[in-house]
Amino acid sequence: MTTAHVTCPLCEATCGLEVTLDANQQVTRVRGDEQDVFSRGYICPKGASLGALHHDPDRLIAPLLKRDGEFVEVSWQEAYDEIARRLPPILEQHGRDAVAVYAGNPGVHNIALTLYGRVLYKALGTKNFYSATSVDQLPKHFSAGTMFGDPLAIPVPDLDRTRHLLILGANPLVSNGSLMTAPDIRGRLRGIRDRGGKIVVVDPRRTRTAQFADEHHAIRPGTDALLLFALVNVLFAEDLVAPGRLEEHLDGLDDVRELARPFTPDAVAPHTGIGAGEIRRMARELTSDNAVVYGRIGTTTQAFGTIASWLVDVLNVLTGHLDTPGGAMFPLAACQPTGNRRPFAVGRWHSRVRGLPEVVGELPVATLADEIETPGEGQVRALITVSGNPCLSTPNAGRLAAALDTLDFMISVDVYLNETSRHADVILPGPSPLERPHFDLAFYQLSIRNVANWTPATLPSALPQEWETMLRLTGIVAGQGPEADVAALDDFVAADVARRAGLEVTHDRTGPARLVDLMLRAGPYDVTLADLEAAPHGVDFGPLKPRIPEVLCTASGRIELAPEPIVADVPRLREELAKTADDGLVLIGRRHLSSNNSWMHNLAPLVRGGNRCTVQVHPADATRLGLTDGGLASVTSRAGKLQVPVEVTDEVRPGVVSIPHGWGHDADGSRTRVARANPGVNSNLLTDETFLDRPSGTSVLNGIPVEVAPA
Ligand SMILES: Nc1nc2c(c(=O)[nH]1)N[C@H]1C(S)=C(S)[C@@H](COP(=O)(O)OP(=O)(O)OC[C@H]3O[C@@H](n4cnc5c(=O)[nH]c(N)nc54)[C@H](O)[C@@H]3O)O[C@H]1N2
Ligand SMILES: Nc1nc2c(c(=O)[nH]1)N[C@H]1C(S)=C(S)[C@@H](COP(=O)(O)OP(=O)(O)OC[C@H]3O[C@@H](n4cnc5c(=O)[nH]c(N)nc54)[C@H](O)[C@@H]3O)O[C@H]1N2
Ligand code: SF4
Ligand SMILES: [Mo]
Repeated sequence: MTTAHVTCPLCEATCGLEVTLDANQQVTRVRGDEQDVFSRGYICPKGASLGALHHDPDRLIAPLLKRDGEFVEVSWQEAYDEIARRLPPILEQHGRDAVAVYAGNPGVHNIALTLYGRVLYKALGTKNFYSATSVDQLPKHFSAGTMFGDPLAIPVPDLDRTRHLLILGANPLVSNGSLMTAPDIRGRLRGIRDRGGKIVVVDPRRTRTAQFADEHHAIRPGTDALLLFALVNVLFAEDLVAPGRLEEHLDGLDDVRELARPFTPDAVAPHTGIGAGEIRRMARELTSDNAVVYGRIGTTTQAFGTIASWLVDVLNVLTGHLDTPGGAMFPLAACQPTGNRRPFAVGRWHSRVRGLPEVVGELPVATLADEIETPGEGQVRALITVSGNPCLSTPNAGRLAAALDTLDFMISVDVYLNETSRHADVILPGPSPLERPHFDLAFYQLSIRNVANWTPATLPSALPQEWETMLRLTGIVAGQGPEADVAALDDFVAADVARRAGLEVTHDRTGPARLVDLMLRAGPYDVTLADLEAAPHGVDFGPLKPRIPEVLCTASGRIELAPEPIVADVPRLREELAKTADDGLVLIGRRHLSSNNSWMHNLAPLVRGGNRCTVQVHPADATRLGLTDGGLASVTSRAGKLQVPVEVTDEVRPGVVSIPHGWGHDADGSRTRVARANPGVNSNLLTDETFLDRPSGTSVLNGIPVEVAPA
């Protein structure tokens, strides 16, 4: 028996786990690490399934090559020879933009893909870079970039010290928190209550978090920006604006006052479904000590995602709760991005077909199908997916899936043969989470305490590490062929990181370990990787500290409270106010504790308990529409149509139906046998690729007009 202490790489909570293995290297137990400095023994069902993931017989253990429509296992040499034969001619004949990339969510939980993926994408030099960000948090990068000058400067709720938490569009008791790294959310929310504080949830569904909260407002989907503006309006109208210490760092306060003027509680109430009196009270309560507003995916993947993301931080500023303990604070991670920080810019290029602006170096994935289907110079002819499953996770997935079959060439770097990788010509798998080192480079930037924890690989891997895979692909797109010297490329990458950090490059390590070591040495704490290696339960650098003005990177050096690119979208919101409140049926999503977007449904422990992929319908709507609990409904939107079992429940508000995303595992040719037994339906057949948050191009995944009828 051996015991290893690892940080769970499956979600943003970064829990410390204790993994026990027997003499045959079989995982016999996974439990929470009581000594972890941050998670203190917390674990969820996904973390407990790390062994099941590691031992999943469907997980790929060799590259797959499509020959005559069938996948066959091949050697790495054969896989790279095929790529070297087919990819460079496309680049030569059609240019760099002819090859697109889609980078999915697990890549952000994987240091090899985070640090070396960017090397590949840079070498590729394509404007057609897409990622899960544009079906997720991109509006928050947009608001942080325009307000604070740095799209990564996202303030997080200081959960352990706050006394009043207003949550919009998040269900952290199920998701375990997002843009808020905080293991054991339930314990921390209980802490708010124990301090005599209060939790208020705004969500069209009575989620677990809403049930736990002191107050729940079942808002009409897509109307958060109206509600938030009304809260701002009340603060000004009742003379409650008090930014305190921040006052001297602010630009645009008067503009915000003017912008908020039409959005009175009475004007927004019919749209949001929340009474004007309630809105006034909610606003007043935000002025109490240690109050904070937090918005998540329900506020970003909607028609006014950027405005809503902006107003969340505006409210924290107006109430004096930005950058103060118990409010919304900026973490200071041990590894900081190296190099000169430049003020944020958007629209440096535009998508070819729909003219959508680039934001943080990417284009909206909602337009990837357009770029593949539309002939002309710059047409996408090849695609590399890296840890992404866009055929289940992006809007109008049916159209995208069909478009993928028209590509000249496709590579998937993925651990499964699934709904997306089945379209590829070559699939390159990577090691399991236990076979690679782990460090939460991204999520420590969003952590409610400043912590760091390095996890060495628990087991040796029979597969190449994914940083080597990224460098091999880099070699091919850089014209060095399949035999490029990976070690030399790695030295080159490390030298670049060292140079930007103002350090001498080191030679005692390779791969991500060396880069993390360099970034730690350049970071704000006096630590090296060796120090973290000596602390298997993590190192705690303490609670968050105020960072304004040092964190600001705007051209003015101040907080831009009314940034022009966001203000420009406010007239679109005013038009909503002028319309009569809409009461048609709309679709929202939902997450379950035992899921992880689309890719963990192949693990038996996580799919026990039957089909969770139902359409939830309020009893009043069910009666009106003739739907019965357990019956089958047909759900239709502009983009598509599907049939799904009905669950009648007053968890959802009237006028709203909910289907979870990430299901629909019955595609021909995928190899996920457990998932196939309980496939569910793909809710992104219904979401609409033409329906976007305008400034950021983020897909609207909540608030999709649908018709529902008995099937
Ligand atoms: N309707 C609707 N759609 C949504 C959402 C929603 O709320 N509603 N949520 C959106 C959000 S927030 C996100 S982040 C996206 C997620 O969208 P994606 O990132 O596209 O999808 P995932 O389901 O995370 O798929 C991850 C893929 O990575 C593979 N993978 C897992 N681990 C590894 C690894 O270590 N290495 C490699 N190479 N591959 C690996 C899996 O097999 C899978 O194919 O979905 C979005 N889609
Ligand atoms: N168990 C589990 N955990 C996960 C994931 C998973 O798939 N399963 N995915 C991970 C990923 S990639 C992410 S990004 C995070 C997401 O983390 P969260 O944002 O906490 O995730 P959700 O549970 O989707 O919560 C969004 C909530 O918004 C609500 N909502 C929908 N439309 C609206 C609206 O218009 N207004 C308001 N106010 N609310 C609305 C939904 O009902 C839902 O309860 O979760 C991560 N953690
Ligand atoms: S909450 Fe997230 S990090 Fe913690 S065990 Fe579960 S999946 Fe892993
Ligand atoms: Mo996400």
